[in-house]
Amino acid sequence: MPTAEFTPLVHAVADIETAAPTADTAVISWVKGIAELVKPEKIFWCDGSEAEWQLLTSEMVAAGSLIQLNKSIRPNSFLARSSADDVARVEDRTFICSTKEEDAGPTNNWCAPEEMIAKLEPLFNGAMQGRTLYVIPFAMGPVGGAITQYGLQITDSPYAVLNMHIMARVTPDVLREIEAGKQWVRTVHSVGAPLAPGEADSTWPCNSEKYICHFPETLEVWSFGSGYGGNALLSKKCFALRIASVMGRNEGWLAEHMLLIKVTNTDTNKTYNVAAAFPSACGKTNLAMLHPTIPGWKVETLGDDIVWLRQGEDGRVYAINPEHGFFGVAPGTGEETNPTAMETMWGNTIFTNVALTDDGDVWWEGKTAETPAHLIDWQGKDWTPDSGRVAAHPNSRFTVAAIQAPTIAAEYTTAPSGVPLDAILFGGRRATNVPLVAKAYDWQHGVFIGATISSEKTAAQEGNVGELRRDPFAMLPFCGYNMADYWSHWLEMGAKLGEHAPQIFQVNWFRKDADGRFLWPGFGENSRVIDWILRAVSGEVAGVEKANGIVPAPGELNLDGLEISDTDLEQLFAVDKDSWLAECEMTEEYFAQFGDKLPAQLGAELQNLRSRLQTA
Ligand code: GTP
Ligand code: SPV
Ligand code: MN
Repeated sequence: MPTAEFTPLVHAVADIETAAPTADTAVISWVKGIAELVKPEKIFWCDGSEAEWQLLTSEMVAAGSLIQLNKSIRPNSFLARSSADDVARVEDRTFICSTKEEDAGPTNNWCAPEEMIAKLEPLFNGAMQGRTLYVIPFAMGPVGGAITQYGLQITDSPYAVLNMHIMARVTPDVLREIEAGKQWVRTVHSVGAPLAPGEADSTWPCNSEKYICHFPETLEVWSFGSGYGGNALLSKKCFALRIASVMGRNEGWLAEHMLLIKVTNTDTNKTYNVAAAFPSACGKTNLAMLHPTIPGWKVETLGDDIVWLRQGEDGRVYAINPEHGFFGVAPGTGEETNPTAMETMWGNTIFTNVALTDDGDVWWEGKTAETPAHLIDWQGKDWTPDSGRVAAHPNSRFTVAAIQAPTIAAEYTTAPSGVPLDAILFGGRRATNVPLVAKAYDWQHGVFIGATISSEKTAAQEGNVGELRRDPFAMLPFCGYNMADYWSHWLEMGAKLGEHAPQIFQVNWFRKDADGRFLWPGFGENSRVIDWILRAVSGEVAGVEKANGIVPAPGELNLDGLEISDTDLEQLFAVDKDSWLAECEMTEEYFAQFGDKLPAQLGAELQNLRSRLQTA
């Protein structure tokens, strides 16, 4: 490997004016100011190159903070093990620091900017002592694209740098865009673990005190104490959702927690683009890589987590995936459930908190039908099937470039300004009540469906798994402003789009019977639902009107070759009047917290639902 010839751009803090790879005074004074505060040993300007990857991975392997996997099984791939108290996003430590509290709204933790700055200053003061300060220039979307945005991340975590290489477009071209006057987002990250001279580093430095702070008015993110996922890869949830949602409100577009697929009817060659919002760990990556089990459809991947939407000149909505890679949930991902993901991570992949096999590969629950007899678990301990604990952490993840997906759509690279959107799906993890699929009566009803999503909590956030919570638009932890204002923004978008507005559907793959068994086989079989949705979009099927929306009429859902009993099918679509009315009651209470900000249209939709239930 040509590591030896690569000389990274590294310099002392004092040399920034002469050594920085840009003359942009805003960039230089920003990096300089932060360096003076955090006091690193040196500054390292990242360029996203292969050589930089080689250098940082070999340094981390030498330091014991990455394990190189067996090169003949999984080339250029690595395993990282986090600290046991740093395994997921920390929602109770995540803050929106808008000047006015009402701009953050009741669903966010709010803190006044000056108050938060006063808390952060002492924490960041000297936070990078003994460490390298990396500056990562990154683009969200293809450089030059109509929907693309730019950012810089400062971090003291080489693990974050390597993940950013995969998750965002890291390139010095971003500095050229900034020099040319493009808007950019300033993000700062520290694991919060300064090193005294001669002090040995831990393999996963972090701090028990954590702060993930967003300043939407100045387009800044400050993250302290965690090295994991959305807490540390600031391009992702912090920028592309929390900050971008505010940019979108101000500039008339949308930043959403959605996957994006291109679906082709192989009989007619007609293509459709579909976006879907599901809460964390509720099936976005899986649907993004769907393998249809029924003939007539081809599904290609455009994105698995974040979508930015903008109205195009022709009046339609155009969508891009601003990211460059997937940070996917490992457990449950296997040849049976998601062969595409398995193929995607053939190499060049970072795994975090999965188990290590005796031959130097990775394993997690659900990867193979057979469980290995011996593993090293995610915490580095010996593990056997009778250990009585999981081998991989439930929120263990793989980080891999999107272009490695065999299903990646050509438009991922050929359509830098997005694809026109035909349908939007809202879903969640609901054991009861919510049917397999329903079409919204119209945009306003669709916004009501999105606003009232509830879902059982998963391992993607700290807290109690399984607890039911409201997660409007799957954006509860990611909306950077008042949720009610966000709903108004969606309603305004609908009014602007008029007849061009995509149709909205609700889906639920997770309904269970009384014994806790999934009623629907899910995964590839979800193609049957996509088939009905797209035939509804093209007007081939009409469905039947139910209280909750328009559901497939008998015979419309393609069940060829599927073994499903009539009772299961009936239960999948059952709308129990009493439990729905009880749910309306809870929705009313939920809406009440937004006071005057709640758009009147959503109150009206709640009344419409109640009267449809009463007359059903
Ligand atoms: P984030 O990356 O956290 O935003 O998650 P995600 O929405 O991309 O979820 P992902 O596709 O990774 O799925 C999370 C879990 O749900 C995995 O364990 C999957 O195996 C499981 N899952 C996904 N689709 C289905 C489905 O159709 N049915 C069932 N029963 N489980 C599913
Ligand atoms: C999610 O929790 O929705 C994720 C993982 O996609 S993280 O990047 O940690 O937010
Ligand atoms: Mn996500």
